[in-house]
Amino acid sequence: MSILKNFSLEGKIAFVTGASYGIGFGIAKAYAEAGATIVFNDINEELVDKGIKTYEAEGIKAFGYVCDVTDEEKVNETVENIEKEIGIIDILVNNAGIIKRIPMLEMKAEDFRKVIDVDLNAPFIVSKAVIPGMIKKGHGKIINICSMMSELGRETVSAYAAAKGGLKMLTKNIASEYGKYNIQCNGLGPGYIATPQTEPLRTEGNPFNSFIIAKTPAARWGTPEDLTGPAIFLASDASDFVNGHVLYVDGGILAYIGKQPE
Ligand code: NAP
Ligand code: GCO
Repeated sequence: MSILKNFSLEGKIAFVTGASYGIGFGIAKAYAEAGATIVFNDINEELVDKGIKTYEAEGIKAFGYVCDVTDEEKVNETVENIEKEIGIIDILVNNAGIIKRIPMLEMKAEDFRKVIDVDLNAPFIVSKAVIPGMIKKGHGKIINICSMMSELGRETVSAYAAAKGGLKMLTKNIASEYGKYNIQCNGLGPGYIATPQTEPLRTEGNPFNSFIIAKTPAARWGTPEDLTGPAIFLASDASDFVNGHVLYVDGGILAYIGKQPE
């Protein structure tokens, strides 16, 4: 029993960005089950209220804040309010993210910047706001949601791959700079997961759908629930000497060279 206590999140405050639905919601729900108080954000009041109701339907009292993670001033104000109203954050999950699937030669620099802004600059901005509280508290866990595109490229996702590759290195750098304060910063790298973000890829008859299933040794798309055990591990005392690591939860994609031709 005592070893299982290392995996408990009892008494911890977890801030999961962009967690009204999808992977963020799945992780936050599991954190609540493991004992944590859940804080999340979304970009407007209506979406936050909707998110709160979704948590309520699962029997979870979550605290929602209106905040665009790319707006540094708003992020600083939100983290200050969370610390005042709920307490110092123990666990930060930089989950909010977007993708734009556009061939590089057709992509406007403005679109490229937008993806970098949400997927890379925002984890920097939010971590920067949260780390001082963690230093004061004497511990902290930061989990950056990376991707297969932290390691691999493919057609149309140049901005996303650049951002997620950068996020892997931001993870290692935060670990390097703040490990001495008992802060662990790790990445969680999902494979291809069934969420609204990947919905356009999973439509009936879309060859990308069967391509992903063939490329995944587990032979299926992942679900947000597949990520919850690893996400709890990285947020809990059980991972206190794991720092700067990216834990890929991909059904084996990165291990696999691909199916040999028939
Ligand atoms: P999703 O279903 O599209 O959800 C993304 C969330 O991010 C939404 O709640 C969205 O809020 C929020 N968000 C976007 N921009 C924001 C901003 N500027 N400020 C605040 N919140 C913002 O995506 P997902 O599939 O759950 O992905 C979650 C994370 O995992 C992302 O970082 C994604 O890149 C990563 N990931 C996904 C997969 C996959 O296969 N699905 C695999 C690897 C990594 P709104 O309500 O405003 O839309
Ligand atoms: C794509 C996908 C992704 C995944 C994910 C893989 O178009 O290739 O949307 O990049 O969502 O990040 O790990």
